[in-house]
Parts: sequence; structure tokens; C-alpha cells
Amino acid sequence: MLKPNKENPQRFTEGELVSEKSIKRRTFLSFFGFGIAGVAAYFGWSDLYHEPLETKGVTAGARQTLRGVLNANEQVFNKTLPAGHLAKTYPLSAAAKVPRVNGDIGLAGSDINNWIDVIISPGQTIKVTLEELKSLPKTEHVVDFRCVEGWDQIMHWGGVKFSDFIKHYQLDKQAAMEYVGLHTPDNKYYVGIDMASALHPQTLLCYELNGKPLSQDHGYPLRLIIPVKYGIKNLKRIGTLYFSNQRPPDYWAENGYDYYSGL
Ligand SMILES: Nc1nc2c(c(=O)[nH]1)N[C@H]1C(S)=C(S)[C@@H](COP(=O)(O)O)O[C@H]1N2
Ligand SMILES: [Mo]
Repeated sequence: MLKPNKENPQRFTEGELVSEKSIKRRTFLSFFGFGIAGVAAYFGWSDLYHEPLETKGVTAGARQTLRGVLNANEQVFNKTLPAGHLAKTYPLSAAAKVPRVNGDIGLAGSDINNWIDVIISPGQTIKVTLEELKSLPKTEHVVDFRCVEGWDQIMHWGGVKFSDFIKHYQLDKQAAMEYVGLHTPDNKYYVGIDMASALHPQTLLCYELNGKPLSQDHGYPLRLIIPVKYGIKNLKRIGTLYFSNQRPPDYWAENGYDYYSGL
């Protein structure tokens, strides 16, 4: 649309015409690129902000359109990321000497065991001890750990590859399911992970940070380290691990965050 030039209301400048056209074009493009900003520009941020929350389910707390975008992103990422895509690794010297602690939901109880419960079918649970896991091949890596709050830190982790754990306990049938669910012993923190990301070669059932056993606030005895996901998915103090074809409940997805939370 042509608008009068402010300085000279009788004149229209070509610049305005071009820039308005290009803005429209960009809005259009980013909308179809699933950009949240694009969607907001298209519908108006205030409409988005005031639209009803999604129907509460495995995910909750996000506006309906935003959740639609997040779920569409999951489809795109699942189909386009090459299976072997690795997170960047760093030299040992780059690892934080005093790693920061963030998030203590599910860590307050005294229910600190040296095993985890692995539900291999609805009626069958096996106890997998820390000692057993330590006897399996150890994998270490130094990766950038990223929190959705905006900070990141290079950290040195050690543990058993999730895929080695699957192989050792012959859980192939379970690994053919779509999701892994994990929760703390008190059930207060819980996450769901798509199986492709769980089986990713850098995903660890982790028991060491900087070459030492995990401290309690970093998730003793065992935590998930999944460098292809944001920190929220890296559950500390695993109590129970199970397999499912439905999305397992997920603490932050119920509070408005992306279920997939991939990097
Ligand atoms: N049990 C549990 N695990 C958790 C959290 C939590 O609150 N409780 N917070 C998550 C978040 S948001 C981040 S960023 C990382 C932080 O891990 P760190 O304390 O080892 O740095 O743990 C994740 N795992
Ligand atoms: Mo986080």
C-alpha cells in the first residue's frame, strides 16, 4: 500500500513501496518456514498471546498456534537431521572446572539409590545397578551443555552409551518403540525422549562429571546426558526408565516448553 511521505504528504517514495513489499514477503516466507516470529507477525502478536491455551495433555501451557509450530518443528527435525549428526566436541582443557548446577526438582528426597528400575514390559521391572553399568564400556565426551534459559557451558561427561546399555540388556524390542521415559525416584521430574535421540551415539547414561562420580546436585547415581537436546531433557537422578509408543509425560512440556527440545 502506498503511504504519503511524512515530510511531504503529497509525495510517495519508491523506497517505502519496496520496503513494504519486502516486509510482506519476509513475513510470508518465515510463516511458511515455521518461524514463530513470522506467525506472530502474520496474525498479530496480541491475537496469539490472547488465544486459548492448548488442550491439556502430554503437552500443556502453550498457546495453540505456538504448540502447532513446535510440533511441526519436531516433524521437520525428525525427517531432516541426518541420523549420525554429532554435537561438536571439545578438548578436555575446555571443560568447566566448577560446573554450574541448575534445577533441583526431584532431587530433594533422600531416595538416593545405587540402582535404577528399568521397566521392560508392563509387568516386568529389572534393577540395574550402578556397578553393573560401570562394568560396561565407558564413553567420555566434552560437549557444550545448553540450557533454554540462555546459558551454556562446556562439560566433560562419562558413562555408558544408551545404545550400549540397550545392547547389553538385549532390549532390542523395547528400543523398537518410539519413546523412552525417565523419572526421578519421587516422580517429581520426568522427561520423554524420542528413540532416535536416545539411541544417538553421544547419548549417555552418565555417572561421571570431570572424571569423578556425579555429585548429588548433578544427579547421582545416574543421569541422562543427551547433547542433541537442551538441558531440560538431561534428567538428573534417574529412578525409573521405561519404553513407550506414546509420548511419555514431560515436566517442561506440561509447562509450555517444546516437547522435542532439540538442538
Ligand atoms: N531431576 C532434575 N533434572 C534436571 C533438572 C531438574 O530440575 N531436576 N533441571 C534440568 C535443567 S533445566 C538443566 S539446565 C540441567 C542442569 O544440569 P546441571 O545441574 O548438571 O548443570 O539439568 C536438567 N535436569
Ligand atoms: Mo535448563
